[in-house]
Amino acid sequence: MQLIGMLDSPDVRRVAVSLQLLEVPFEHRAISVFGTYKQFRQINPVVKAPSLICDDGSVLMESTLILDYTQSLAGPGLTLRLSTCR
Ligand SMILES: N[C@@H](CCC(=O)N[C@@H](CS)C(=O)NCC(=O)O)C(=O)O
Repeated sequence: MQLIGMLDSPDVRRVAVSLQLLEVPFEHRAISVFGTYKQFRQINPVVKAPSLICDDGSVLMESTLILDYTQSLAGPGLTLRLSTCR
């Protein structure tokens, strides 16, 4: 899996940190929606960061959607959800 986007974006950071917490392996590619627009457009014509290239080649965008998807890939016991206190 590849995470596309610059880490100065809070949405890209949110996904990068969450993938690490979920222990989902990924490669980060620092491609900018501004500085490397043409390169980004070849990956995702909508040019939205973060974009996630899945192992099957499909491309996801919107950080909340990406996190829902990666949560489904995480191993047992690994979750982004906070446990509630009683
Ligand atoms: N709601 C989106 C926001 C993503 C977003 O606005 N990304 C900015 C970079 S921080 C972007 O791609 N801007 C270029 C554009 O919208 O054309 C998410 O959570 O992923």
